[in-house]
Amino acid sequence: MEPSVEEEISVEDEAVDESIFKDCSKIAFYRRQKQQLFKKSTYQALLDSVTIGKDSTRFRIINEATKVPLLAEVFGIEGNIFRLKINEETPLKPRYEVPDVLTSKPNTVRLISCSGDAGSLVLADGKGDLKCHITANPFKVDLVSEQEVVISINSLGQLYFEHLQIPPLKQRATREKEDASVNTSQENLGLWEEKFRKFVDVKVNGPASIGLDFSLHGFEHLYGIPQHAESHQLKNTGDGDAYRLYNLDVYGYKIHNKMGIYGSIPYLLAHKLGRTFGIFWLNSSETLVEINTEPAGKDTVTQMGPVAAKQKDSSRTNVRWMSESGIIDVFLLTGPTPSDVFKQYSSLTGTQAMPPLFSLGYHQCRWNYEDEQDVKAVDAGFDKHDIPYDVMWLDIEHTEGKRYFTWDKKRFPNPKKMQALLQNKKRKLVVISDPHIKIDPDYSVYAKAKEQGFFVKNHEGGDFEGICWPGLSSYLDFTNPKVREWYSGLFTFSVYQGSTDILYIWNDMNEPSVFRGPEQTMPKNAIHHGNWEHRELHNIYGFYQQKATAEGLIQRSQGKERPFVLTRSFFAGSQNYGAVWTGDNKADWSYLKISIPMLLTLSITGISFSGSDVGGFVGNPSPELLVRWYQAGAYQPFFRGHASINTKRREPWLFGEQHTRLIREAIRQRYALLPYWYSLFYRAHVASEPIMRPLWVEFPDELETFGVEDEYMLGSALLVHPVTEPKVTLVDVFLPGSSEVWYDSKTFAPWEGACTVKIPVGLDTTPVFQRGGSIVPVKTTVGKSTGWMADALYGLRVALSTKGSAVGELYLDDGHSFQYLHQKQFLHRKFCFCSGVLSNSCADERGHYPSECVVEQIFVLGLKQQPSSVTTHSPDGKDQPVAFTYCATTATLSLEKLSLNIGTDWEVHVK
Ligand code: NBV
Repeated sequence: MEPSVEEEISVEDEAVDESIFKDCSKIAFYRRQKQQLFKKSTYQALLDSVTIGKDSTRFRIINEATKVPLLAEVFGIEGNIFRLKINEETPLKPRYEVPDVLTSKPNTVRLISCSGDAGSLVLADGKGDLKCHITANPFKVDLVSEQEVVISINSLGQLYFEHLQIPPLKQRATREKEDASVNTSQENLGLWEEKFRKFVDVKVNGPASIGLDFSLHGFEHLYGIPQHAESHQLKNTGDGDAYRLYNLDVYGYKIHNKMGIYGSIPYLLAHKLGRTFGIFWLNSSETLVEINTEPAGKDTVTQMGPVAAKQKDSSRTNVRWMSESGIIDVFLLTGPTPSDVFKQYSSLTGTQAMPPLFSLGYHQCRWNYEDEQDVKAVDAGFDKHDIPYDVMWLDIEHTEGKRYFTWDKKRFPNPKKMQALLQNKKRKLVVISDPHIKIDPDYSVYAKAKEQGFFVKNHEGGDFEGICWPGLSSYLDFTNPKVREWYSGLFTFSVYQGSTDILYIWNDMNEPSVFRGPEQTMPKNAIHHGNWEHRELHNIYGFYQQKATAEGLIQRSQGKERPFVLTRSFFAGSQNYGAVWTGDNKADWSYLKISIPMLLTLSITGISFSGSDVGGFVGNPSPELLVRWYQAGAYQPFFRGHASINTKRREPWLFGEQHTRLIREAIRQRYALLPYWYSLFYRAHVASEPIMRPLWVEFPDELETFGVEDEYMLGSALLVHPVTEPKVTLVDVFLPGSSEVWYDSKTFAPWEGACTVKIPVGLDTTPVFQRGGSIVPVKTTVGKSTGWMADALYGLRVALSTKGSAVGELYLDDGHSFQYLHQKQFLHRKFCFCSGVLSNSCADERGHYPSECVVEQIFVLGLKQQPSSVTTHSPDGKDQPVAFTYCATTATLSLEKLSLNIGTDWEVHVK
């Protein structure tokens, strides 16, 4: 008997059944590329075929043995980006090129062929110092900056391109007669067919994989290519090992593992002293990445045509990308600084969407809140225990038999009333909407999608059917723009019965997860819009669902309101559509610890709005672990408590008064910092600055920071070192920067930079340090939710640098609409402390927003001497003395009961 859907994933079971998933040895295109099966010989660029066009320079590459011509195209793109595309010159049929990820057609710059002998071609963009040297035989590309090779492409000769072929019908027929259990060498290569467990992947297009190597000269530190439950710094991959990018639903995934989990961003960053570099491999099929650092050897001089370039730093890291299909389309982001690389990447794929303010508050989730009474009681619990929270979440059980867009009539008979209750408390609701649609002709979503042919098809042409929560289901083909448009329309209030404007959306299971499917996902030969096989676009399926959902939420408000959509699966560019979380983690200290590198990796690859389930999804956290997780989560961008269906209830007040107090305090710290968070999101949105930053990003010239992943910067002002181990009383905190001073945000005690300090921690302490030279805006009182805090008073934490100065900023707007964009309804203020004067001035003259809010409290940390007077100065010339207190032991000046409007210019003079 087949197991029931509920039994399908045993939620009791904490261990991953690894045998469901492939390791590299089970991936045929990996085996073929490792054997260089189709390689036969080297590739040669035919430089007499070069054509230099307005947008790109093209030339032919030929495999000496097969003589199949490839077409290479080199583009210079504005902002110091190079793009290299390699495709078959005349493929049997078009190969898949990933659409919809680049936010617009990149602006090209004309490349000039500056020199080169018969065996080489040198292209320069005319402006920068970067040159692209193409060597003909064997084919190789070097990017050179100031006579130094930064990166070489195909210098290891791993360019690999399986050209499309006519199926060898005869051979196949013979092969099919053979005993299926015999593992012939043909089967082993998985050319036209690939077996895994009981699954057979029949490949109508045959082998189509591609690969290429990149050598990063002088680089030993690489980061990126999420999503893996791994360290922030990428590790060398050994034999038979690679980072896998293949979106999979891995319940309770193993940590320190390179297997693919829910999302994929085929983009990595390399960093060394003096340069950061990015490689963005735009391909949505299954992808493997090998990393191999070769230690320093001798300096070598490379002769490239007329130019001799030195590979000065002689250590290097080789990166080999391999994808199952598609074309080679790679962007080289040449930096040179980390922030240049962030800007270059977002100029291609977009920046983090500006979130509604409520979504930066605390989210309360559980699989499941049982019914309306349960929701009401939990909501009241927060008020009773004086804990702020913004959003209540409903998981799959809120629906009628897992039919999304419906409500279980028994449990949720009056969803609008329930939402009105939350709305009265200035709170929101998030409900789940998965991509699988129950096969039920009486379910209108199913019936309409069926009628219009909106489901993914199986390879025989019928609708693909797979098992998921609702039982037998079909899967919406979100790659089809018409399907997305229709799906977006389902969020209209009149269509989505029982929904109101406080309801937002959570997309889960969108890898897509298919129970009993190969590796618990969709067979690769399922067919999508445009007749593309699922294998071509597997990694981008979830991206499209979130896109359609976000657009639906915008549309239902006639374009007025910002959406909030959380997605489990993602791809490059998902930052445009909302937030991401790290899926089904476990209530275990090791998962709390790894949440930091996992989020840092997402953050530097464009996804700033991310978080991990607080408490751990699988299993029951001890009260101590739960408290520590709340403390860590309060300093991570997406802050949601969540728990699986079979876990014990864990609302913050269920663990005794002491733990309730500690959790309350952690959440309140989050709310106090909201002005800073919101300003950071604005910077991420407009200036591509990641919110959670690995230390190397803020201190790119300090080697000691390159491998740090147990602490990070929040913006440029706060260093956070969450406690991730049990029973800890002392924590070693590394404070970078030899000329820096850091202030303990709790005691205000100053610490010198460039040393590791031992910080005593009680269960009530989260080590957070403010960097000297920064000003952090805070709220001095915390309300029931962000909505209650719009008018709450501000405070400024001014932390003086060793030179006695500091700067900071504040962004504010209505927190929910697009008026900041269309009507410039916002305030962007700049704070500066210099020579004893703290000033508040306008940072962006374009913005206007009426705000009655005032700064009532200012702390100046690191003020060496007690002032004799403090006065405020406003533009209308009114000067007023201010009462102050000064603490000599901590060198802190405190100004209280001020009333300085946040949106007007003023100064505070400290003499
Ligand atoms: O919808 C139920 C869960 C959800 O709570 C969780 O957050 C997701 O990651 N969902 C997975 C499906 C079931 C997992 C066993």
